[in-house]
Amino acid sequence: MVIPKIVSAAAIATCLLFILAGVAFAGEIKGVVTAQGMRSPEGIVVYIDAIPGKTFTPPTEHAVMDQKKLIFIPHVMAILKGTTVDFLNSDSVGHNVYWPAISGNKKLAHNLGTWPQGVKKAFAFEDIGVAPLLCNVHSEMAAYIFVAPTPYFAVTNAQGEFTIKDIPVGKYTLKAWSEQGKPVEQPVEVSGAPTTVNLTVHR
Ligand SMILES: [Cu+2]
Repeated sequence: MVIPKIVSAAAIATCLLFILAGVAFAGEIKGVVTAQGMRSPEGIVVYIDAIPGKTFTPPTEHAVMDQKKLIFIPHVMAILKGTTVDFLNSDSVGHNVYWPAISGNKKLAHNLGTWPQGVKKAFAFEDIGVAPLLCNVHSEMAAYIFVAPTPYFAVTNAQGEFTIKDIPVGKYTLKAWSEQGKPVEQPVEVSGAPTTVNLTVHR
């Protein structure tokens, strides 16, 4: 079949429009978090707060929290509300996982029990907030799961850097949570171009 030139030109123009629209309707926020009075700017969760009227489908893929050489890995994990976390035990000793509350709400405390090497336990986090993980076998073990209201979050690296990608264009509140520092927030506007936001967290 011969496609008239005018049709193919229109098709190309339509494709270009969709591509341009895609670029225009998603942006990214990147920046550096400075941690004042804290050991390190690593492991700080930077996230876009709840967007009124918007709900997000959690990923089918599970997040993984490991216990290895008596350490939770990673120390700070951020997930979207509803995400299932697989808790592993990579040590030859038994480990327990429990959290005494989520963001201070003791009704959301949960104990997954104690299990040996090679066994994993899964838990779906349906409540927004911070779950401080502990192991009742090893009192020095601690980690945090940050359950975010949107999929637009990142955890800072050792330099305090973060990038949040594929954010729809709009005006939001950008927040930061850290183990040691006070929470901070600031308004942010996401456009088609990358937005740079630098934050300072105080202990
Ligand atoms: Cu343990």
